[in-house]
Amino acid sequence: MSAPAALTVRALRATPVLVPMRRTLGTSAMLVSQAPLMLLDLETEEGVTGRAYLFCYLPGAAPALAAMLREVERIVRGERVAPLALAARLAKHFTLLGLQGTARMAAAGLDVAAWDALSRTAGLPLAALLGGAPRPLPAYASSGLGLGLPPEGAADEAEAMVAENGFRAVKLRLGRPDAAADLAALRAVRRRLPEHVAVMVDYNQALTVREAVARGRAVGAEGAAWIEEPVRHDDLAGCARVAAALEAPVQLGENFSFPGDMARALSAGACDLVMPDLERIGGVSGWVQAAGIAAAAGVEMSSHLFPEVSAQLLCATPTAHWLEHVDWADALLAEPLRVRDGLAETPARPGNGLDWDPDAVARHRMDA
Ligand code: SMN
Ligand code: MG
Repeated sequence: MSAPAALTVRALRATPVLVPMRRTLGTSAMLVSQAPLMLLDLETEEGVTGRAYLFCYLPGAAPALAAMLREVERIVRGERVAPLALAARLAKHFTLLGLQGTARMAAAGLDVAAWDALSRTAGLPLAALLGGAPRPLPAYASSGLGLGLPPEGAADEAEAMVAENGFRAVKLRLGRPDAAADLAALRAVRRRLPEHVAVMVDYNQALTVREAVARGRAVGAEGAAWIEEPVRHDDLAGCARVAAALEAPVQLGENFSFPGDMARALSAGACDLVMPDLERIGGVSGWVQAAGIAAAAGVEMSSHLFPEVSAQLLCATPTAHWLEHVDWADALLAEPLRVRDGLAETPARPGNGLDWDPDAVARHRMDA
């Protein structure tokens, strides 16, 4: 049977799930021990289904996101699966409400699922549909290494992750009230890992500009490979002061809202590196535009969460840097993304890499 020339949206099904994490994630903002995910199935009249998932951050946010996804479904039902046209339709629909929060997440989820449906129809991996080729990507371990751990506990966890998958980089969460305790954790992890394994640090916006300069210099001297979100993400002038004062690169991106935010951060000199998040940058369509901005500026681009789809996208990103690897969706996937020798094995099968394991989904359903 030949592939259909066009696809039409029939339905957008949303399934909320709560997946226990193998390793809890203590950040300076909150402790995350279960991953609240929203699985999306975009059904088309032609029989092709596109898939995506969203990270809800809080289980309590899932019902609001599900309601927003029903609104998105109402608006796009019967429309052609053309991601840019769908994005324009939703941007108009949400103009007065504001394309933020759950509306922004829902629109991104639709976009990711739409691109998946197109990739499957074309018989290509998403990376190839975007002009790239699937390849093994350097990935860093980010599933744990939270604030709750004592220094040697963090070192144990880092060592175990490196031993399991050969990761050549890990990310440690920092931002304790006590700077010395942060430093002790970093030193313990650094001491335990071989020199070729990089250690990034992430403050999740915990510091003032003055603290960030002092603490950033100290962790830089201990070999931190990048310093992520040291201060409030929307204080671009403050971020720029921190970036100018530090030798180690400042990393921003998980809070960029659409590619425009990345462009503004780079113009302000707010960061040295970027790492957009699939559900905040505007899905695959937003990512591709952001990748163009990063390439034009000569800035290395990594990913935030969503390793399966992000791996496909980094394979089509001219300045691709690191894939953030978290294993939270593994339990739900028919074929989880594998990491061997520190490299994520971007699959070459058609689509974006997401196929559910129906029994596992049923077991983890939030409303079951
Ligand atoms: C993060 C991700 C997901 C939940 C909490 C914190 C973190 C990261 O900022 O960069 O991985
Ligand atoms: Mg972060």
